[in-house]
Amino acid sequence: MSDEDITIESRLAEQDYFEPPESFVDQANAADPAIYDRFDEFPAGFEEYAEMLDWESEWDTVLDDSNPPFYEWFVGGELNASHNCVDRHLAERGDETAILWEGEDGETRDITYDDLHEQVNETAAALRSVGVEEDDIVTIHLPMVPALPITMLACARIGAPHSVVFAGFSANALAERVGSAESDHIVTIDGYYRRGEFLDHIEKADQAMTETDRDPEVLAWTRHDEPEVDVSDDYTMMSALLDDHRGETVEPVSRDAEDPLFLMYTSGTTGQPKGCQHRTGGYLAYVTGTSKYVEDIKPEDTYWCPADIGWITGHSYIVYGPLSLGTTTVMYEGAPDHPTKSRIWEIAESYDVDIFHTSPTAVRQFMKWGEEHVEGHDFDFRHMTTVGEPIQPEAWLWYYKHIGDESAVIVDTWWQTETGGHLITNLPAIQDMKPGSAGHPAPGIQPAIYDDNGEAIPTESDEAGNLVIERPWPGMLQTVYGNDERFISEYWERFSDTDSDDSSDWVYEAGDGAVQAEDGYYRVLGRLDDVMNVAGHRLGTMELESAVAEVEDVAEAAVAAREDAQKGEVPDVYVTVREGVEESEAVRDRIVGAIEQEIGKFARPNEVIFVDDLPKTRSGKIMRRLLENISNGDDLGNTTTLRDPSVPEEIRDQVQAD
Ligand code: 6R9
Repeated sequence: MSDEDITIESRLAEQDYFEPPESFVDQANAADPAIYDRFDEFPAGFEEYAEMLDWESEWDTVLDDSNPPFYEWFVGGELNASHNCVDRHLAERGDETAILWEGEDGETRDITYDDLHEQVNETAAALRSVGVEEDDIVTIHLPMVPALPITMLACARIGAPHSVVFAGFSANALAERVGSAESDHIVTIDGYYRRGEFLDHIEKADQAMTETDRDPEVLAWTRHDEPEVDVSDDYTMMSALLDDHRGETVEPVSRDAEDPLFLMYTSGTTGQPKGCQHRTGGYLAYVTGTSKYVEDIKPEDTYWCPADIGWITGHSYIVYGPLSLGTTTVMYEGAPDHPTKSRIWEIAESYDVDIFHTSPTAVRQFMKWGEEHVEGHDFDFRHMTTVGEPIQPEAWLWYYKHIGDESAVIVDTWWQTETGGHLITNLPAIQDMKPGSAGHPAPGIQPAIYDDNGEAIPTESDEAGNLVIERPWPGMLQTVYGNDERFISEYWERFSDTDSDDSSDWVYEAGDGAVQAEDGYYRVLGRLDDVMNVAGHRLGTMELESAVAEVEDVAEAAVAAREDAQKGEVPDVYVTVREGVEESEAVRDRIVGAIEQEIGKFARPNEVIFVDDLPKTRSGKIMRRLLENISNGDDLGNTTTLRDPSVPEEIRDQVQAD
């Protein structure tokens, strides 16, 4: 270990803070703490975000809260999201790059704002020509190709809300969402590249068409000039449609601020997927403002979030936020390890990326592959983000050191599909970084932590409870599509006085556990079902996993609660080891020892189970609930949302055989 390592590691052990470099602070979009005072003028503070947009007519009321929880933002205002993400940049930045796309096969496209304008207009004309009208919901089932943001923006231009279904979702999931959204149009593509293979994607639409009782029109893009796989004669080829509309322009439709911009179905680990409905004005204002202040995006930056646009992160922080600010956003089609585990860093280097936005799962993956794949690549991030899960301090540190070269700031952003944009996150020039903690509420956001009886836990008490948001914000979902009752029952009922018309009696339940430390930093523990109670001690699976991750041999770990007659619950630890490490008693002892040392003997795992892989959703979240089912000998239940449904079965067989 070098001296340098010792310094950083010991700072981490003390839960130290990491200061943003002065060079970052000097250029940051938000460096003055007075921003928090401005946004504490509630709700007027949020006008600052709305003022970042072009409006056709100004709003007359910032917030109408007379019918909670059906809040209305920027009431009376009219705008168009495609105008804001494209047209308004043309005069100054028309020949600057909007989207830098790299295909997995090495093909690249540099799409300027002028190009984007042309393609969005032609696509909007094409959609109209097949009968898509304002307020029709268009279901988009596209992978990471330029056609995806282009179709989204074309929908926005004609006022047709889109419902993007992540390309990895099955035909079944697609059919279910088409039905739920009562969609008459599906936009898809013949196929795309993944790990060197051309995947037939249109077969999912084919199968979905046999599963839905609706009769939607299918519009098919092609990855190359000509289709690579069979495309049904019943489908409409986008290439032919676009040829009919070359050079056409479509006036952006004036949308009421409250008109829906899109639906995003959440991953649906239980029950029917929920169609989170997002409004045009409040959503676009919120993602534009947070892209500017949290992501620190400037028009001249090259910004890269290698998430998939099929998730909320991609909607808010690949497409709408970055393009609204007129920056360059990078898109990559394929797998991060194809053809080598250096692919991400090669792209970062070749496009000279300034801002990089990824997930803890990806960081752990990079860590597992080893820093040798990063070394020798000449990129220089000024700013990095994590989102989607709590990040263990060890992974944070690795990211900080090996990706950020100890000179980039990191923001750990807590938010959800439902919240539209970041709700708990530091503003990186204002607060110091604290590994493992999302940090402070975003400007204007009022979180709190409630006990199970709905009593507020004192602030800064280090006591875990239910994370709630006590005041509305512009990025929040409007409702669950077609199901206002479910909107209330899922998010509001538990902690609100639902008979009241007074907005202050309504509280949004996030479904996550959190603690606020004495220093005011929030640490989100994960979904509440991931928090266990071991012999009366509240234990975050994250705390255990973080302890296990300290063991050098460990690549990834997930903790599942096993029911225990004595202690209520005890943790089982599922572990994958790093490449080249033998699964052995010695490793097992180190894991148990680390937990005892980091947390205490009461947290001793019931079992340490070595596995080849952990069950993950397609967006990369570890499905602890499945491991809990395995630990408790229960049925696996629904595994259709998994990236690889065979993983939990293999683990179950292994556990049963042991
Ligand atoms: C944006 C996104 C939301 C759930 C959320 C929470 C977890 C997200 C987090 C985080 C700890 C963070 N989550 N960000 N947990 N720290 N910085 O991921 O949306 O897919 O809807 O997931 O993800 O559990 O409730 P979504």
